[in-house]
Amino acid sequence: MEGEPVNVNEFQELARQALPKMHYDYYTGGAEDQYTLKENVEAFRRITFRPRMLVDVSRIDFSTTVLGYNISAPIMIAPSGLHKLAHPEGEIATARAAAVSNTIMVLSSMSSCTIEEVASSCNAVRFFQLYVYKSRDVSAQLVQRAERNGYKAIVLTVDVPRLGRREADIKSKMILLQIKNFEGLSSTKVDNDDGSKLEAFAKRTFDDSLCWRDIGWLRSITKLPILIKGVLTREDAIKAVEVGVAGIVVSNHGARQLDYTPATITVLEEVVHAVGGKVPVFLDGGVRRGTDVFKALALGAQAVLIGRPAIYGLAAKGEYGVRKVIQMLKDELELTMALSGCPSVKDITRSHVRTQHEKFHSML
Ligand code: HOC
Repeated sequence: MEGEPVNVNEFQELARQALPKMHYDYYTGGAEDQYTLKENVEAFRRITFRPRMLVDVSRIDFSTTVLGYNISAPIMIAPSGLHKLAHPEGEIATARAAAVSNTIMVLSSMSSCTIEEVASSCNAVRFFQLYVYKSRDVSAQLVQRAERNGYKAIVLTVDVPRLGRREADIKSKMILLQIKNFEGLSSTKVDNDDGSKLEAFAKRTFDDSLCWRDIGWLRSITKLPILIKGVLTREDAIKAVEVGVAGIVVSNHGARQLDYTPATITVLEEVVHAVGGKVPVFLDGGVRRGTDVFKALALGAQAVLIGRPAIYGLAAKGEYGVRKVIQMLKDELELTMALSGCPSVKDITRSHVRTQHEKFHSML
């Protein structure tokens, strides 16, 4: 590629060139046939625009708020594991980029820098992503460390009772390096010599008996608001509101868990309608363009989270790369808003997009 990358896909190509194959495959891979992996991106392409003309778009404001925190754009950084496999500075570089970009980073509990290191490295608003482990004590200690270190919300991932079957990781015998938050708490050593070590670790460690009543337990051990990540149906959205979550992330875990789940953008409206405005709804999965961000907002998301795009930026150019990726998406979003006749995020409505099977009549 000649010159600077001009979009997220070009950053992906730079990441591919920069990383060892095992690490690139870990980040980019999906589960089994990778149907959902492709769909997450393709489904955005099937949504087209209904732009309005002759609107004053001389000033575009895409800032927004998430749980009361003002951020520069409705684009946050999704939790993803092991950033040091992408760049030696790991999550510290990602967090600094989030701070400079004035957005929120969700730190994965599977991070390669600790909760404390990330907290002391920058003043970004940070949320902490949690898996619940067989040892409730380990889970509680992580939550308390996040709370003590100024993280502002817990993002509970609910779609990993077991790890999805990621065939690239099985083939490469993906190694389990760098999970730092567990030091002194629990061993990350796994004995199997076959297949993905991540899978073996998850099987041994993650609590696959976790269920709705356990949200009560989580609420009892923290004052932080709890977002639930991994909801794909109206049934689970309603339950999530009933158990008192502060927000829902529509997510299929970057297509890394159950293959043949629908693309997140195709179920966003179902979840938004079920929730009925009681809590904010966010989306991750497949966001590669500012146009995708606009489409998610039009279908009811308050903001999106980017996972792989941030990793591509990090792998290619460290903190600068993550900042560039966020800036590119912001620039594309700004242009989309201008060309659609939406000077602020509040002006983006359902009637600004057309989904594939929508008939003209249903828009009236
Ligand atoms: C060690 C267990 O969310 C991913 C991450 C981490 C999953 C747990 C790995 O790879 O999808």
